[in-house]
Amino acid sequence: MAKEFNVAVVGATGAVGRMMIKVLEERAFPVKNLRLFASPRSRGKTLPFKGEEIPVDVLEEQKGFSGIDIALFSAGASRSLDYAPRFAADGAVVVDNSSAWRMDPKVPLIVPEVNPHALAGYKNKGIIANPNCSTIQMVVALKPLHDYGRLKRVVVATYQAVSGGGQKAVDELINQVKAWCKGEPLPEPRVFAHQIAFNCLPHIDVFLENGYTKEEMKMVNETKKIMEDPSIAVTATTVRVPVFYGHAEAVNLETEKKITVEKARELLADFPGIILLDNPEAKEYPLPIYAAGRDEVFVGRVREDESIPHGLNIWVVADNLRKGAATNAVQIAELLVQKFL
Ligand code: 3JN
Repeated sequence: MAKEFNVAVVGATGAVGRMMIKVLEERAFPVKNLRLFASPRSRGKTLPFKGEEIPVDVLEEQKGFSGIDIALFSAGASRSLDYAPRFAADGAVVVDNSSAWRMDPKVPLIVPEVNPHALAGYKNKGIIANPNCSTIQMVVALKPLHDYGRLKRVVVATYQAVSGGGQKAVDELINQVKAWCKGEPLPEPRVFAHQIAFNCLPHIDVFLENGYTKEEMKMVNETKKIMEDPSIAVTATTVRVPVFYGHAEAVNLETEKKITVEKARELLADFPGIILLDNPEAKEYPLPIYAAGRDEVFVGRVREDESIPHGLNIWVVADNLRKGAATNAVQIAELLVQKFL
């Protein structure tokens, strides 16, 4: 019989944790036993997996974590910093969805379609980092273009769904839209800094000293690490938009070697994990409503940047909770199992 693994999901009750459980089931990951952990707020809860209700254990009340082979973490950066090394010390390989370990030179930052060879680095600390959602979908689209024409510079603006901020953020948009439809005053924003309904907020995560947000600098730094090329110039503007699921990105890129639109379309269409959807005359291009519920990265609006000799513009859309988080983490676990465990 094929080998099976004891798997844990840490931060199981959050939007990404729940999606991790769903994706493990959908992709028939070889799970022997599934353990779920969350904070004391989730005490007594259960979550469904393969027709069973699995109890959620309180993370902070555990004495140890032995007997776990793979732990998928979606518990926030501070709990990852604290608990990922403890799971690793007890023998698990941790796949962590937070920013806690992404820029640690001893921790591989993996997108399976892009840099699978870097996975072996998990042996350093027993930890593998899952990139930020906006980074993941962008590097999937950039990789085939980089391999062919070598990227010099990337300028990206994002249009990010509220689900990136968790279920409370989704509820905040719903409640503002409901109030607006009833002609009532909108409830005060709690998750976002301003009203998100019928608005766009150029502010995701906190502001840093250089005037960028942390979300923007995650895209800059993580892209260089994953592409293994610090010389690629990257700049980002990240924007929250009133969409529930699916981040979109307008990506402008400059390459050393010219890539024609035809060649770019061919490279993108042939790359694993990408669906090229680029028929403007038929009004076909990627949309968040198409990408939601899907595991692929959708690319379209491929066109030359006519303002420079070797430039392209592309439009990239993916489900932020799936390829941007849970699916990428499970794909990392699949690769780990295939190659190492
Ligand atoms: O807002 C989004 O669309 C993505 C949010 C990601 C996020 C939110 C809070 C903390 C992260 C992340 O994955 O980078 C973190 C974090 O781990 O720092």
